[in-house]
Amino acid sequence: MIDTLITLRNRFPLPGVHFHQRDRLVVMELTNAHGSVSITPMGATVIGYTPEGGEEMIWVSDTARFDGSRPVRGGIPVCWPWFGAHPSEPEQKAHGFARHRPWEIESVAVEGDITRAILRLQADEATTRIWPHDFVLRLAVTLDVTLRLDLMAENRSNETWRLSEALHSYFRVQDARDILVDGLDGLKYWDKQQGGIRGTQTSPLRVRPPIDRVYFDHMGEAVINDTRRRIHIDKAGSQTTVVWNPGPDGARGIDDIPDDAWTDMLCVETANAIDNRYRLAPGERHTLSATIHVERTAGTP
Ligand code: TA6
Repeated sequence: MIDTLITLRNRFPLPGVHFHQRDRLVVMELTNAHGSVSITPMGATVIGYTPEGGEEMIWVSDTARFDGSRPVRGGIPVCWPWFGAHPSEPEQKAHGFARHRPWEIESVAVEGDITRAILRLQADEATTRIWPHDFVLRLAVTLDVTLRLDLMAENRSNETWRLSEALHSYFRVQDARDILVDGLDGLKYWDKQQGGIRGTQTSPLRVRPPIDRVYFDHMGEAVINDTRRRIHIDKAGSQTTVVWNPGPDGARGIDDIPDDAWTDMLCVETANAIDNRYRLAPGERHTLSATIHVERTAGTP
């Protein structure tokens, strides 16, 4: 059952934990000494993160819908149990069903200066019609000196699954036409933008939108070198990093991205996808984690 605003306020009367409504969606805002993070239970989507004394790090489209009719465009949507197109059923929605479903807020806890919320999605009639398996999926959002997201999947069925997934993070950037991403040098990639060709990254990635690349066997950190800050994305339980920006033509084709807004965003996604899909046996669990922090570069206020 999905809680109303009043129920949520009664369940979690905690310092720095607030709920409000934005159009038809509930938004939970967590604030502590380290900053603030906003999450909507619709798709368990983080829709804002501002480190204390810093600027907003997450991009959300000005034309994003908050009416529950579709995932919010921007933020950190959860793609699960498949990333991109369904591997064998092209009529299924891209990026799985988790971002289309309302999740429950399972718990919120404030321990010292750390705040953690856990959201939960489990198999029900609607998910079973799309994907006939018993599962529990949890997203823990931890606001500490960093923002940490842990996507925990549990196989409660009696079959082994082949999964792909992503924390499809949209970062707010100064100018997507002038960005270097560190950490991907030497990796093999699959380039969707260029018709699925494969290649090897032979230098730090200079983003020239449009770009839609899936980098394989990337276990370390990716760093977005924005004009005035470096955004670090550290990960665990993830072998794939996806870099996406639709560019001008792509943005014109997406009705919830304003035509000129592609310059303000860059997706660097923590994933397991394509060649890095993995198996999850009955009773097994897997956690996909992303830890985000900002480093202000010299001379910035
Ligand atoms: O992660 C990159 C990508 O898979 C792109 O191919 C692009 O289509 C993007 O995600 C957005 O997908 P969406 O279904 O949210 O429009």
